[in-house]
Amino acid sequence: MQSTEINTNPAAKSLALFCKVVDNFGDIGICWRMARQLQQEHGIAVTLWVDDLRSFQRICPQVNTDAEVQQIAGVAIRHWRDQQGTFTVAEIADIVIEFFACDIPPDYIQAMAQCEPRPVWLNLEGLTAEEWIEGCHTLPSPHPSLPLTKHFFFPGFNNKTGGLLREASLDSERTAFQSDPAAMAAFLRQLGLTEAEIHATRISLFCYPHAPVTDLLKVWQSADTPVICLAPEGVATEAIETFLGQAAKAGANISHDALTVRVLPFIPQADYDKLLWACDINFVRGEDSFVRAQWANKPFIWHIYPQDKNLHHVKLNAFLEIATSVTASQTALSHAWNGVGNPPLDWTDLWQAFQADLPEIARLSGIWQRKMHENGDMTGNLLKFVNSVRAASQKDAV
Ligand code: TRH
Repeated sequence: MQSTEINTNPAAKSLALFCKVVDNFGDIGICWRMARQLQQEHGIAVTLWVDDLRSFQRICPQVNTDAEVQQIAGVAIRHWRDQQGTFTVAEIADIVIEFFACDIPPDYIQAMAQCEPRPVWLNLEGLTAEEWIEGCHTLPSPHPSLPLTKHFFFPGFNNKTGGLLREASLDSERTAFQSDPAAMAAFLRQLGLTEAEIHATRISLFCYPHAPVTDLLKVWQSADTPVICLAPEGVATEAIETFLGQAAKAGANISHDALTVRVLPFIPQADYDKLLWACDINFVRGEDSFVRAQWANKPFIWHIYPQDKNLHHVKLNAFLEIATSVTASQTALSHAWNGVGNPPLDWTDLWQAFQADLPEIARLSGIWQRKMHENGDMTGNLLKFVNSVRAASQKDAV
């Protein structure tokens, strides 16, 4: 029997995501990941507006930095360069997301106000484990003069927040990769690792330039067993070059005692997960690699993005306190790595205590991951919220 009911509230079909690259790769890294997931898993027609195609190209080599419009992995990519007076109602997406409160073009907002129904407008905020975000997640913010409401959307670590970005197939892909030593070795070989390096303790290094890298390199140098430190090109360049005694170009490597440092080519984002999955310990930073390290199921140390007045220390501690996967030794090393407090530091002791806890940290990581899965994934949560806003606004209109 055919239903006579008319679907007056069809799900949103198109989405515009506006990304201003403030610095580094996290802004575009998060937006690109989310754009692909929205398209591939939810069939949404996504337009990703990005102002810096060069940074985008570093994580996605297919990007043509001269193209105004291009299509990659099913996502329409538009070079955002303050286009004025060009937006018509027909071009406005069902969902409009501004990433990190970037100001979307005024003309676009004007056109949004003329749409019927109005698009759902979200400001996607940065990730923090601080409790205050629970009170702000999904809060509405009416436009001062136009009939539009923007809502805040916060990623986070519990079900009072939007959850974390995670693709549906990620867990099965990771498990398949990690249980296939031949695939893992082939991947590492492709990055230039020798057989000896593949069998050493593998540590990936991604941090900001101020990290005390030299202190840890010294500790690894006097390890009892071989250690390989893998640093993508452009990461901790000064410390890496001092150790290498040469330019930190992809392929450069040198061994001193137990430690080999190898510079990797900067890896396309789609493969960066594999590096995290293939290493025994990962040093990550910012937001996106920090989340990916949690999905890798491997012990990690987070270098948090620095903020004025050491605000980032508050954020770091908020995470270390809620993350049930974190041991005391991991907290101590994280504090030292991020310059929290000013105690005299014995890096050998810090590292050895962390190393002794690695099996326990790996066990706890699995539990933490399952706990995070219970919150759903951020993209799915965001679409559920969007549809609830659409349903509510339709009810108001009746
Ligand atoms: O690059 P990040 O430091 O980015 C950010 C920005 O600084 C941003 O302004 C700030 O708001 C945020 O941190 C907190 O670190 P992040 O977030 O880990 O992003 C790095 C991206 O680069 C991530 O998507 C993984 C990707 N990547 C690769 O694709 N290949 C690589 O070889 C490496 C090392 C990273």
